[in-house]
Amino acid sequence: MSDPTRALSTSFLQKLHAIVGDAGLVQDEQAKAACDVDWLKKWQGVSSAVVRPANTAEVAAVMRLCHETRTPVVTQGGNTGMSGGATPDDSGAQLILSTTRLKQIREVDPLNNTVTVEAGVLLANVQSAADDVNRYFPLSLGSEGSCTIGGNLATNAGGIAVLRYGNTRDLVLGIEVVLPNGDIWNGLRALRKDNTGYSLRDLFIGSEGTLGVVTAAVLKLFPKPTTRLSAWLGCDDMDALLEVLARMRNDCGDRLVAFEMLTEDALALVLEHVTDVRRPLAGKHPYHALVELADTRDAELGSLLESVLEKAMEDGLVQDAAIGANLAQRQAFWKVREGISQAQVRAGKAIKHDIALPISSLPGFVDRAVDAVKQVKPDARVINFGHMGDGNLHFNVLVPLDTPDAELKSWIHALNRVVHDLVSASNGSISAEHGVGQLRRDELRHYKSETEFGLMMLIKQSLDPNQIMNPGKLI
Ligand code: FAD
Ligand code: 2HG
Ligand code: ZN
Repeated sequence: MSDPTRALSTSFLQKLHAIVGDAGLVQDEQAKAACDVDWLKKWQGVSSAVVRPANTAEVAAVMRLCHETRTPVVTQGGNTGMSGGATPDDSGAQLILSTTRLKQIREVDPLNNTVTVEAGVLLANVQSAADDVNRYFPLSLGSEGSCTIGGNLATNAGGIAVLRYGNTRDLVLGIEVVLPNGDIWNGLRALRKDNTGYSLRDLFIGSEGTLGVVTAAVLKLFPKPTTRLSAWLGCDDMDALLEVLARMRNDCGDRLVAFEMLTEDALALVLEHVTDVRRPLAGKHPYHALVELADTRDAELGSLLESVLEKAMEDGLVQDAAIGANLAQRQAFWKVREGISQAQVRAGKAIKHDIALPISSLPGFVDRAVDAVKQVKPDARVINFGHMGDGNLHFNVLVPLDTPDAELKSWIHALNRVVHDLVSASNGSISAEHGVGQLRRDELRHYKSETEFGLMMLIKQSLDPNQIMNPGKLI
């Protein structure tokens, strides 16, 4: 609970106020409440205050003050993270630094195919800014209307188009960061080639607010696809899906943008808990895939997709398929896919496993992992879905909402361990795209080698020797 002895002093608050003014300081309990809890309502913290600097210079001044006073800082963007990284602890001592007022689009350069944006710009607004100049920014997540580009960089977010365009890291050319002592590093280089030493940019991408505050970034833009097609496939098993994926990659090349998988259980959950969705195919299938093709020319995407699917059906790999040719049909498919997170929140308590494996290992892993989960919790409901095209599954386990926390505690550790041991045995990752935050902090230590973890500690200690950046997260 909040410890008043650790609350911010009046003089600190006065100094903070002098930097950011009335609009930049939130102390009112009600206004602060939304920032003290995460999107999943899984982590509840108590911050000392929320500070909302309006520009990089204000962020730097705030950080200088926090450095001098050793005040712990939790940077928060859209607060949509899934690992509790943006939620303060419950000491009442941590200051939330919200980036929501850093929302300038500083420059759009269509000839260099770049856009320079501040950290608090919503992902959807970056996409629109690109669209306005007939370009495309491909990062795409279910939370794109609420998450910020700073949060995307800090978590190295993945999403649905990684298969074609890569993770956030692959979409960033330069960044601007305020360091824990308040210094500003301006690394806003809009270059595709730059071999002038260590890639500091990459150190901050994925660092989840533990090394500094990202204040701006130069992002890559791409040619805008003019034609898009989606298809919903029903299959009997993961092996069949894997073969379809391999064929589509070969036959469609870079036109294959997304290959998302969901099980019948995941689909049923959405149909039960989300409004205005309907079953995309007439019948039930153990496995479903939502695939998307796109091209910058009005190429014959339709005939390409039809021929791949016809052959896959002839060969018994796909049992049924529907092509979403117009926008409404495509949106209906994606609404089902993007509804899974919300459906889980409504249906129960989800124990999430955001994992990555070599794509070829996925079917074997799923069989073993389902068995292992049932050994620990025979009545558990496995909600398995994810970005199969890049090897990232959300292998979640759902239990009823009224499951007491004490009961959960008695087996959750064993459950995570069996799943993550199997991931580790395939040389996989226990956090593919959501980051480590507070959710996976202990497990990170367990699964990283001493050498790798030691290197990470060295970096943390040299950049943040006073441990004020997001303490209790990641490392
Ligand atoms: P926050 O939640 O505010 O913060 C996340 C972390 O980044 C915290 O550790 C925070 O301290 C740090 N941080 C935030 N801003 C900065 C900054 N400027 N400088 C330094 N550190 C910072 N994620 C995926 O990868 N793929 C998905 O497909 C996906 N789908 C989602 C769907 C839904 C419905 C929801 C709710 C979430 C989804 N997410 C997904 C998770 C989430 O949206 C991403 O992790 C996103 O990148 C977080 O951005 P944010 O602005 O909300 O960050
Ligand atoms: C997605 O792919 C997100 O929809 C959220 O990464 C996953 O809810 C989840 O576990
Ligand atoms: Zn995901």
